[in-house]
Amino acid sequence: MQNGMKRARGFAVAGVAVAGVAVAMATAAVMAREIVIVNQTGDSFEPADVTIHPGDSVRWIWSSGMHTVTHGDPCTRDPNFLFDAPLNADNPQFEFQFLSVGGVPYFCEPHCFFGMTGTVTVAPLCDGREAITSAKCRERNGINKMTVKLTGVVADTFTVSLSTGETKSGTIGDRGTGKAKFKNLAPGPGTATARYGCGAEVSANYDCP
Ligand SMILES: [Cu+2]
Repeated sequence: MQNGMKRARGFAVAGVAVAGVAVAMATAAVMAREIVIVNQTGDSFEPADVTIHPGDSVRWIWSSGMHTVTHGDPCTRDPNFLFDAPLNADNPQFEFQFLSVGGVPYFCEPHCFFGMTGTVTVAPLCDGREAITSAKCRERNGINKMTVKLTGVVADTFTVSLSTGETKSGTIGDRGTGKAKFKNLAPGPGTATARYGCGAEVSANYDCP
């Protein structure tokens, strides 16, 4: 749970849409069902950026004025928009359930050019298979190279950081694996740390010749 974000646990309601997620996210152990609140405060969304998991919903709550919650970026409705709803005295709440992993930018039609925008990031749920399976540093033709191999939930993102400060980012593929390649590493020991979009963090030590 992040920076004062309000969440309410919902009931796990079986339905066509939810069943669709269960198929797409076959590797996810737990189905998320949380509702994250985003408040309209003046000409802004608070918090503007939220991170949720597939199956979670965002509920926008109106306080004053005439606004919309419109999928698109920047200030143009997405041609395949997921939602475009009024947020005003007649429609003081709008709720949308996010099923797919990814980033969904949105804005308010009347106030987008004044910066009334936001982003919903839908990250996979960690399922316990987040791990570094290999971090072997080898010398080839006088250059130290290392491939960090990892496992995780399909479509999750990751960033691998070395104790030297170098970082590489990637995405877990269909087989539940990913890799980050480094070269020109200095001789000696170090630590590789992988941070996943789902929130997991794992480390492994390596030693370069
Ligand atoms: Cu607005």
